[in-house]
Amino acid sequence: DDETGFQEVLKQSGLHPKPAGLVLQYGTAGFRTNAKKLDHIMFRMGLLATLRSRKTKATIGVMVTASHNPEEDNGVKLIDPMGEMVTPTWEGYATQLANAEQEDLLTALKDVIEKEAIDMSQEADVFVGKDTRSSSASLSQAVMDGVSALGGHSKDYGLVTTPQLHYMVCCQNTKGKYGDATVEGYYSKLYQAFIQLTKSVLNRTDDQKHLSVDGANGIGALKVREMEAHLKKELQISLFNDGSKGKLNHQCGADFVKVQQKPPTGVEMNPGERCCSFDGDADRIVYYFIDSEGQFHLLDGDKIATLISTFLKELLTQAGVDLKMGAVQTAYANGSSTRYLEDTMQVIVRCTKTGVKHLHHAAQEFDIGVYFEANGHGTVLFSKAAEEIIQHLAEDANINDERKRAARMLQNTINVINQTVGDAIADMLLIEAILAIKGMTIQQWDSIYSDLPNRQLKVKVADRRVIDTADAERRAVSPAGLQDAIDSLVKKYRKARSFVRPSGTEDVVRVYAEAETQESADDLAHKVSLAVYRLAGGVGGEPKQLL
Ligand code: NG1
Ligand code: ZN
Repeated sequence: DDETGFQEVLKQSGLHPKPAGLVLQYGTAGFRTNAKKLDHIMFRMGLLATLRSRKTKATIGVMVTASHNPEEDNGVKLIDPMGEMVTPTWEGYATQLANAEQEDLLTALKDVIEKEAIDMSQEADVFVGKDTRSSSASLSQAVMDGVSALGGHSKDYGLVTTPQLHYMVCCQNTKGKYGDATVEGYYSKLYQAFIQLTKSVLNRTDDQKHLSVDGANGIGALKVREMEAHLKKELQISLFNDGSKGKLNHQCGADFVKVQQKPPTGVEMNPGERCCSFDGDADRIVYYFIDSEGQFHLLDGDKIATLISTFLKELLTQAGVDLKMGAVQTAYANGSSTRYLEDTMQVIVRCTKTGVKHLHHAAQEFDIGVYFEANGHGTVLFSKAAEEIIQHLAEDANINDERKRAARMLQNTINVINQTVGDAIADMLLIEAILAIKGMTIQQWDSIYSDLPNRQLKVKVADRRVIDTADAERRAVSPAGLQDAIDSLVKKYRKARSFVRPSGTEDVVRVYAEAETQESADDLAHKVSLAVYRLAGGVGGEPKQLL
């Protein structure tokens, strides 16, 4: 009965004790901190996932990863039945459970059971996955201990990318409609769609089929290797930072390349060659190349969103279907990309708070919603109705060849993309297919619009929660005087924009600035950092001028 069950929880939780006084929040992407502080969190997330499974009568996912953070960190995110991020109320429960002192754990657990009226006799199923961090093995075991302590069943997928686990959860809960809930099923769905998309492109040279991939020394590298065999030379990958020697995310990976605006170490780059970087759990991707003068060019999430939106819009026109397409960005989107999407492409653009769940939610408002964070996390969502219209058209015997070809391409786009979450591997295949179909080089893609020079900085403060924001994080409403200070600084530069927000994954305040020149963007970012430091309780030395 229930009480015996709870005795087991009590006993097991003693093996995963919480350090007294430690307080952690379920942030932008779950819990994330130094791996040494996470054992009790993992056990408790196993408990919570089991309750969530009973509540939804569906399989829930738990992914052990700290994405782009350093190797020493780890983290955990919960995945809801359709493969989406867990709902906000349950994020709250996660925080409550995580922070209950050892002796209060049962009370906190029973509180959730009561509030959600959970039937404890219901079956519970939890899928567990992990990244390549050295701490991930024991931490994912702690998750499974939590699941079994509450009488749930766990299935261990072992080493998988974050998007692969999202895919598994969705496949399982749709009874195979989304695909087979196996790694093999994932590869076969994606590569078949990719081969279908590219098969009509004639005379692709080996140069055009070649792509250099920076695996960030993480799970993405392992999975690209596994996938490669399926691609039948239609995509020829040179894999760098495959984890055989380098350290995870160290001087490499999508976050490094995006924030530092420079190439990763360990990748051989020749002028004009396409390169891309994954992050530590392969849910982000950015592209880049060096030109003949040795200049580095970054094609980030905004450029990816533009490329995909252009492609889809053309296909919709060719197929002769009227579906409402929109793009979703955050405040970090480069101003040039927003202008291009709205003014030139006539696409509706929405801006949400940082964090995939916000973008995902906003994208669901459209028939076709393209969402990308500037850092390269993103995907495309198709409404059920849109999918049906497209499928119907692709099978319609009475339409001309041009319309049919476009409808089939839309169908294969639906199959290649991972609609559950941003997915570096799926996004890479779609981008490669689009470039092949359009016969476009990376330079041509890059020249669709020019990014405004920009700079991202971090400021350490005593308590980053003193900063409150509004208007999709574009304005700071507290502390008093900060927004006024930012406004008067921004006025001094041409085409300038700047905002600040507390990070949800690191103990810092993030500062973003863009302006007409790199000097101005750097200068503005520095001055805004000083304002944050002075008005929001900066700690350590004053932010220094960038060199
Ligand atoms: P925070 O630390 O809240 O800025 C970062 C990214 C998010 C998101 C999460 C999860 C930036 C500026 N922020 O969040 O976009 O990807 O990590 O990985 O890139
Ligand atoms: Zn990630």
